[in-house]
Amino acid sequence: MAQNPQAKYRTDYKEPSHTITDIALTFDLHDTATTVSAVSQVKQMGQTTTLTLDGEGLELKALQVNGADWQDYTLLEAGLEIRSLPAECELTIVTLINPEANSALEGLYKSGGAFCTQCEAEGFRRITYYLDRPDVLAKYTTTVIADQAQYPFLLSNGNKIAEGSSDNGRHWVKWQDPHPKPAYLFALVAGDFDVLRDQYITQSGRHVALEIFVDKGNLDRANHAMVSLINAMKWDEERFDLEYDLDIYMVVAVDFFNMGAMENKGLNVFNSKYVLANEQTATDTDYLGIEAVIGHEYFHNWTGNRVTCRDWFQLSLKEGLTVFRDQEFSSDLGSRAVNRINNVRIIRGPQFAEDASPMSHPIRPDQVIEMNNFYTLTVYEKGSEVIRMMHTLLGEQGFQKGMKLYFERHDGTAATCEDFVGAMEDASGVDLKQFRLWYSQSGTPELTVSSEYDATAQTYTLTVEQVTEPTQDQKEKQPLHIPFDVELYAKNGRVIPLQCNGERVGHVLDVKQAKQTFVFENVQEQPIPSLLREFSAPVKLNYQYSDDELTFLMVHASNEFARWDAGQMLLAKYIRANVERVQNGDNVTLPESVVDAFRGVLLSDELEPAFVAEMLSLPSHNELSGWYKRVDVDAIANVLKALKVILATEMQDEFSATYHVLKQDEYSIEHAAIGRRALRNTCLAYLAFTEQGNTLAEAQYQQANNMTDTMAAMAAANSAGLMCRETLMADYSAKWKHDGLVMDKWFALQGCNPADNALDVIKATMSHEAFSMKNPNRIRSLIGSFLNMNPVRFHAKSGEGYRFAGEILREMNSSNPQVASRLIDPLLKFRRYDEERQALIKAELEGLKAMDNLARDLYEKVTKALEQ
Ligand code: B3K
Ligand code: ZN
Repeated sequence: MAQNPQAKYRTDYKEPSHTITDIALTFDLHDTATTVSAVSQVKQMGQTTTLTLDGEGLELKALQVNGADWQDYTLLEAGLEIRSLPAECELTIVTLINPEANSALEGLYKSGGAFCTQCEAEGFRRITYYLDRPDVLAKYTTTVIADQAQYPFLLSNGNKIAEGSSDNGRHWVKWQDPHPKPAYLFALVAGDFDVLRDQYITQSGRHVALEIFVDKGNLDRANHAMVSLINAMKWDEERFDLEYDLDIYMVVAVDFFNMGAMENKGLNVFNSKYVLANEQTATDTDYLGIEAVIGHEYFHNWTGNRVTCRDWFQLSLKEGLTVFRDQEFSSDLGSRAVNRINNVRIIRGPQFAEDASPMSHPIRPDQVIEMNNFYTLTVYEKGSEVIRMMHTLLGEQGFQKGMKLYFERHDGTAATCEDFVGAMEDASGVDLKQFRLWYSQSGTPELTVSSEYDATAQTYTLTVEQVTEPTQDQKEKQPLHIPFDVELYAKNGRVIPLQCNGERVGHVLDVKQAKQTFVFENVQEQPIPSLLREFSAPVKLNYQYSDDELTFLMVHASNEFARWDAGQMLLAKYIRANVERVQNGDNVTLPESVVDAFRGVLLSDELEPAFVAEMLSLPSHNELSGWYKRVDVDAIANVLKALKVILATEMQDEFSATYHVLKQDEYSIEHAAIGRRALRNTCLAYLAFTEQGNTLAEAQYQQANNMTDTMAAMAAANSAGLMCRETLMADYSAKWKHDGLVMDKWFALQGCNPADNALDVIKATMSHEAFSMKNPNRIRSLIGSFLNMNPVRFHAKSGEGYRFAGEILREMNSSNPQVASRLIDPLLKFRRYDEERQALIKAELEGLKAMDNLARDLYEKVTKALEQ
């Protein structure tokens, strides 16, 4: 590498020297040699007459200013410097690119037979030389020219304004987007598709054409995406009073895509995983994922596109807010409790792990080498929690007033996180001064709470201490403003009203100091506290609950989330204790009273099945690992498995009865039906560890009339290592080997196969006809699940898992660094394992570091991990 990649700093932001008001693009599409002509209207903003454009991997064919060739320029390593420009001019740039050779899937590339683009964050510079930064907003006119037979559909942003054909078999379409936008929202697609069409009439009566483009033959898998889109458009009008602003909304599903989907103005490009579903090919989780991602990209039209980010450090401005919006959408349409539980699992598991890793960063990062590395759980999921805390502090009405003011002030511009908080504050009058620290401080705050009841004074005192441990990026931490939602219960289950200083107070306490005391008056008996209700802040909570208090809360807490959380805390106590027992060579045990508490949940006829399924799910290995400074992979895995066996054995009759009662003959994707399947399949997952397991799994696989049940049977067989596993896997592969997307579920099971020979099988699977190292979905399914979801085999003492990861990463460093950089995450946490494992992982990281063509994506992570 010529020079080590350099970091950019948030505080170095400078306004652009020039802006581009309009751009006319013409793409002459050919697989290996596409000509892009870009005619931009350039306006000088600052003092300099030199314009420096970004560009990567481009061949410059022509450069003109106001129609005449221009010589006063220099090609840079990653750009083009043009000097002595007039204050206003028309700049014409012609570049040549090779979409077929683009395996990084950024810029213009081929996915199967189609051309498509991905420009966020900095992919547009792989198409033409440009001011590739989000605060330069231009109006786009795009002409796409291609072979008519091969590419009958030519799409770009905005509205179609003209089309035609020439006699050499090529045709063209011209698109115009009336909304000025940054380059990262540009999109182009050319291909042959089946199209699902519908329309939406907005609340003000405008007609919007809706079009979903899928590969030929997949039309029967597009319906759920369309229903989700219509639901999203309606929900955004009802809950946020936001209406769509173009005449057409297009979604294109492609098979080769680095992430989930992309919100390009009027032309979303989607990973086919988040579009295609029917009951034979997709699980309930896939259906819910489609609803969430379709919603997410649609909601970006306002939070992201109409108001975009001033610079990439502000990414959470659009992502945190849009995740919050998609979570609310899913919660309003489905079960709020189940959605909250799943979101909290992500924060407590992988997001807390990210905070504790060498990649720790605040939701608004301060320094970045490769922007693609910052599309993280911290920016997205913790970012959404930060928005949610503001929602908690302001209430729905205050929050909506804030949103309104935010759009009044910033519509059509590129804004900052500070602009958002400012609007929330000004609209509501709530002081968010200290709250702003959530944007700049990284790490996970830890709340330690103690309580004291004074029977004579009838007071109950909660003392709350907050500490945020130093993180790799930031040593000094300050106390945060933490909305701390609490409720107190009397023994009979009654909620005790909260009263401080003679006045009724709300249940959300403002924790602002390092140590703070809250005295509640008029408390007539020793209460049971429900703390951090709804997970009102993304923090760790320590409170010495007794088993009795937790089992009480599991039944009596007034909200479902708090009941689930009490169950998780009860499990946590016994998991911790058992990990110690296993480390001391003792057996795993679980008191009868704890088993009974969960039996009570299973037998309850008041609780929704979907919620019961969540109550009965143990925390993941990843979440448990986060509890320890030094992770004992095998002890944790042993305890989790033993607890499953104990619960399965002790509750076998109840699991079995519930399993049979919940059988549904007809398939439906109604939420209630999804919930019943979820609980039934949770029962199966436990029963797999009993002597009925093999028979049940095999029978369910044979009888299943939908993919959820098929996969549940296979997953149960896989995780319990049942005899039928091989037969089921072989049958599935024979049936679906022609369909990569459906095979991904099978690849993922191979990836997290707990059997001793899992890695050999995975290596052999890489030659499966449906597998390809070029397709990110395949890589994530097989290899990603091995690295992330198969702790025991991946962390095998022999080091074979690490060596395998190293090989894959070295290969992908050149082909697709962005996907490689996602895969490497588990290796970055090497210091949490024992010395032998540390040395083995470190050797792989050192090997990567020594590569002379190490991509900046991996460079950033590897150097951070090694420098700790
Ligand atoms: N905004 C895109 C993510 C782009 C990722 C670039 N590496 C999808 C989304 O968050 O909606
Ligand atoms: Zn997003």
